[in-house]
Amino acid sequence: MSLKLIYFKMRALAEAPQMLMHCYDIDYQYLMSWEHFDDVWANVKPTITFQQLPMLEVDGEAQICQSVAILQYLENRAGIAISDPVKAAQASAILQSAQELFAPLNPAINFAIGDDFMAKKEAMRPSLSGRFSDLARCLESGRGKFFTDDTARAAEFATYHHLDLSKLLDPSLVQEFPRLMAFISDMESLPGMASYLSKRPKLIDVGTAPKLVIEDVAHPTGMKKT
Ligand SMILES: N[C@@H](CCC(=O)N[C@@H](CS)C(=O)NCC(=O)O)C(=O)O
Repeated sequence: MSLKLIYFKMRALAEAPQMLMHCYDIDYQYLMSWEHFDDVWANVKPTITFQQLPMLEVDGEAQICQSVAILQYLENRAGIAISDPVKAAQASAILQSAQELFAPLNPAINFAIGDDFMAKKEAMRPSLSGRFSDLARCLESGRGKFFTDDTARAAEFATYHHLDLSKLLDPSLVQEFPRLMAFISDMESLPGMASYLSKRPKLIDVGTAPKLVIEDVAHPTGMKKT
């Protein structure tokens, strides 16, 4: 079985799937849209089921779009899906609520610059704090390290990604939530996580001229080949 994860030059919706695959030893290939399709995004977009990426291609045939669906498929592949229907639905609610942090946080970190970045940063503070508080409460109400128990699944990887990204906006945002700080530390202790975090492309010059450093070359973030 082969897995290809197709996305762009940005640190956003392909992070949680990659963390999950690293932590559960699932082999995959990461490809930029232009590498996989050998064409510019404007031509590729109308051919994709929901006209957006990421997309996971399974065995060169099936294509799975939508980051939540990709994560849930990978949970099954990793053998960590929750069998109890109520607990599974509750974990799915947490996953979807974590993914709602995507916008405006991820686009701002990856693309916004100058005054626009500063304005977006200030505007999103209350909504980020509100959702961080909800997620902290979910963790506090459980008995394990993570939302459902002591196993990191889709909801945990998605939550970790957005919390981690928020540090590039303002590290003090998440520091206001001790339960989230403990969660971050537990996630970073998972086997496979430290090596993924140290090897992934660095995101630099956030807020001024964001770039991803891929194989020692700094590329402007975006949907174009550079
Ligand atoms: N709900 C989708 C959102 C996907 C999405 O917003 N993808 C953006 C990149 S992060 C995209 O494909 N942008 C290009 C476009 O819309 O043309 C998911 O969770 O996968």
